[in-house]
Amino acid sequence: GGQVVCVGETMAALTPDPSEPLEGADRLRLAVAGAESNVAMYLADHGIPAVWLSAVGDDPLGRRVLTAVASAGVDVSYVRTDPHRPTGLMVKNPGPDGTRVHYYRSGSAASALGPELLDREPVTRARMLHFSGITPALSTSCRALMDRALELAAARRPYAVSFDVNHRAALWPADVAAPVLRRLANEADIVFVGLDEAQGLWGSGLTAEEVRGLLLCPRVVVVKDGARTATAFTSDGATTVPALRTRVVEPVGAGDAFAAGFLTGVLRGDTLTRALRLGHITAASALQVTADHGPLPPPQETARLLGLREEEWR
Ligand code: KDG
Repeated sequence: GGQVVCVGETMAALTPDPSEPLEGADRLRLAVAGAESNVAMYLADHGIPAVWLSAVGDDPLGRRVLTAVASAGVDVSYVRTDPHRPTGLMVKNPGPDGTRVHYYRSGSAASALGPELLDREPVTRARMLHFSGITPALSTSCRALMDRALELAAARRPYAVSFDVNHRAALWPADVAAPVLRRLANEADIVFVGLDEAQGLWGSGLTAEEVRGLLLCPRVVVVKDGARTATAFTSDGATTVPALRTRVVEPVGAGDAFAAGFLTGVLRGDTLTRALRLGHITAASALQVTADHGPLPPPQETARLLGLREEEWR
């Protein structure tokens, strides 16, 4: 099978609209938020068969989540509906020092997922699995699920494991998350991490090369330096591609989009430069919308950008 299976929780998300602190807000916008389902949606946009594997509650928000992910062309047929646990919820609180996230997800349907999920369809037929560092923070069973995934990755079969470090400070503080995320990242095949994120977790002065040095096992480590560059490290060395200059409406979802673009390139057998470019092109789609998932540029525009000479890129 050629499909990518993205595993993780997706929640209903509430955001004050207009943007203001929750304490005084009257109106909330309802959307759907989940790092791994975002990746699945962008993969589907790129024509890569994508499956989202998770659980939702038997409730209206769960059905809303399922509809939103399915409408992007992602296979949601393996998502479980848990009759006993609710769909998780995330509420954003915009404030003077930026937006803080509040989670109402402990005991959610997805937090009850566990390692047995990996021993059956669609995982057994997958070409690649994609996870993020959000999942090990959700529950003991979710942590066991991640451990099992990486154990299978260490056996190097039947699929490649992609892992986006995605440290969420509202779920667990850096000192608790750091050793867990480092070990999981080191056992994956393809790793995505932000440079600032890596510095917050593993050492404030780290360079991209030093992050690679901490994670020697993965075949590919992609270190993203904010709006500036992304560098892919492999056994052949480092490949750096600057980000596209783009209008930024709202950054949430851009990391997920980047991962989907890069993985699309890898799955198509593109060069690392093209894969990184496709990451940046896809990230720009997320940066230009308030939602996590925005439309890709027309295919001919993507082809034009991919074909630019190095000095023309950007
Ligand atoms: O990745 C962007 C958001 O959708 C994501 O942060 C929401 O999955 C989410 C989480 O757990 O915070």
